[in-house]
Amino acid sequence: MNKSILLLAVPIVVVAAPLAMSRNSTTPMSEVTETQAVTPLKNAFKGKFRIGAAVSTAMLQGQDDGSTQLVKTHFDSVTAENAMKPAEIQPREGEFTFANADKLVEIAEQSGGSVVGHTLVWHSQTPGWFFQGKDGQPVTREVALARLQAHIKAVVGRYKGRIKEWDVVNEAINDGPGLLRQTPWLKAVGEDYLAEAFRAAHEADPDAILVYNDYNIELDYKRPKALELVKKLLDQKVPIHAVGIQSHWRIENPPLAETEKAIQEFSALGLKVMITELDMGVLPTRYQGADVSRREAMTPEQMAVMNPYTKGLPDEVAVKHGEKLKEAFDLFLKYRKNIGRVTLWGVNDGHSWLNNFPVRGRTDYPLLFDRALKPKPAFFSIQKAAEAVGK
Ligand code: 9MR
Repeated sequence: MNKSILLLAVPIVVVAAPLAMSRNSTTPMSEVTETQAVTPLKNAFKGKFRIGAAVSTAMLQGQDDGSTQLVKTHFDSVTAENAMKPAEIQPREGEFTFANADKLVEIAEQSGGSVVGHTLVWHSQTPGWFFQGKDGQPVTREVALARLQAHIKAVVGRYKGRIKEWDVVNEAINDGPGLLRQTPWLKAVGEDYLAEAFRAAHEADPDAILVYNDYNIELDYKRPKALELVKKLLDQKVPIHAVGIQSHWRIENPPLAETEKAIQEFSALGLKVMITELDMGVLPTRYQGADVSRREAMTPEQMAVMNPYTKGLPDEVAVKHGEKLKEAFDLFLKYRKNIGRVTLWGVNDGHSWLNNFPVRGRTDYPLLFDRALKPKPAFFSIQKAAEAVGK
């Protein structure tokens, strides 16, 4: 086992802050020489909101025990990064593969945390069998709806009472004109597929918190659509309890003013707000969003500009990353009564999806732990932000 992991497994260990090592840091000496305690992050957030992390399939299969240990120590909410998506959990009709999800529940229960089920209905990572008959032709609305309901009943039903929160529908809002994204579900079932999904989840576990989850819905271009959608659902008495703002952000422009408006406006509808997939990429990007179909090819010359930190993150960028995340958490803490949880989309930088999005093969640094599983300046800055706030 890596030495740093052993250190982190001990409840209170005082280590030199990572910056103490640096020679060219722009940080004031007072901070450079400071030592900070690597106490469990979740303690600092207790009574404010749950603090969570996405757990990779590799972790669930015992291939990254260092990161798993960090999760158990620091987070009290876990989300499967991929293991519970429809393609993973029901790859063929009636064939359920629950082993990885069971493991996630076990990890949470061992460490006193809770699980978020992610995700029941999405346009991506959903097998074609949901929408096609044996003849390869599109199925009728009735058949597609029955398959959607059966999937939700089986998955939510299996974890009834143990998984208390579900991302029911993911990314249904269109980025371009019109309210809804053109998805296989919209085509197969029609606009009410969202309402039906929430109803099915509620029927399978009436006590579960049901979330609508999407990216960029804090932004001015998409927030009005998100409000329109959830208002429609509420008007129809659909059991929806929270809105998930994914928050895949970059240090250059975390959209905090728009996020504040979003928190206020969703809360005014009586909904909880969840920050569901937070990360703060440090690499240049031409695209801001999380549309998984988006890919950008680069020439080697472009790559040199767009992938500047292959040999490590300069201290001043690590510090800025920590400051930007602190600003974000200051906002979340201000609205702690409205926010149920904040989940980071991964544990250590090496495994972040942003290393391959929207450009493949880059070296990004969006999370709280570095590739050697050491806490970064951002870890300490958000811990401090939480400790500075009363319950
Ligand atoms: O982080 C996930 C990555 O490992 C997968 O390859 C990708 C596939 O679609 O999904 C990523 O997670 C997404 C999440 O489930 C929904 N919102 C956007 C996330 C980043 O793409």
